[in-house]
Amino acid sequence: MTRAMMDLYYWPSPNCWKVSIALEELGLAYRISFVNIRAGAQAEAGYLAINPNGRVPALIDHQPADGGGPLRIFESAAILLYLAEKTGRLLPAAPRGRVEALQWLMWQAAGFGPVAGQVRHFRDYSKEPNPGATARFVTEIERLYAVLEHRLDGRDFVADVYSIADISIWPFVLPYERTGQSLAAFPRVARWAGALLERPAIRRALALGAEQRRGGPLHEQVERLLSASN
Ligand SMILES: N[C@@H](CCC(=O)N[C@@H](CS)C(=O)NCC(=O)O)C(=O)O
Repeated sequence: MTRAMMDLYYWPSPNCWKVSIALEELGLAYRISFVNIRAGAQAEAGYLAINPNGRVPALIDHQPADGGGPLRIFESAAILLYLAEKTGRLLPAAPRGRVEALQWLMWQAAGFGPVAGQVRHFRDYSKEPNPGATARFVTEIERLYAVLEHRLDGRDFVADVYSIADISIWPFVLPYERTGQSLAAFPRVARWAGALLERPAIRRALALGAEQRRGGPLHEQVERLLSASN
């Protein structure tokens, strides 16, 4: 049996979808190891040796370009960048196009993703109501949606071409209902998100691990999206 080129440490969730979408788009051979974050597997010593940050995703490349031993990568944006550089795809090579994509990749990693996480924490998970924190993060996610809406005026992709910037942002628009947005207020974001959902690689990535997804917060929404389109 030939060994998969990559091991993806995964649980069906937005940060992991970034990487599974990229792997599917790039047609790279990978094998999934499920890290059950509902059971705390992300904090176990064996996994921390792969991702010292104790979160999913992580990736091991068994065939790195330097010909050395297996290469471990954590942080989803770093993984996206690594895959784009390894393959020469999903990231423009010319400096201007590359900057366009990289700045939006960082915008997601430093702003849109973490703020969406805080909104969900204070709206859905926090045991103590904290209206001040909730209001702050809800205001900020609304602002970030408006920034994305403005950016998508007259363009099909966040950067000049489909890139790891779209791939990093899209899975964080998917749970818009859970962060309290109505996409009716952001029609360009809705159009862009709907168009990307037609990509076979995105559909394949979302379908992975449906059994593990069941019972989780995004299961029904993902199933609805997959059955509504096509
Ligand atoms: N900045 C990290 C964030 C990773 C992250 O928060 N992943 C979530 C799943 S989407 C997770 O591992 N949650 C488990 C936990 O919070 O313990 C990345 O982009 O890889």
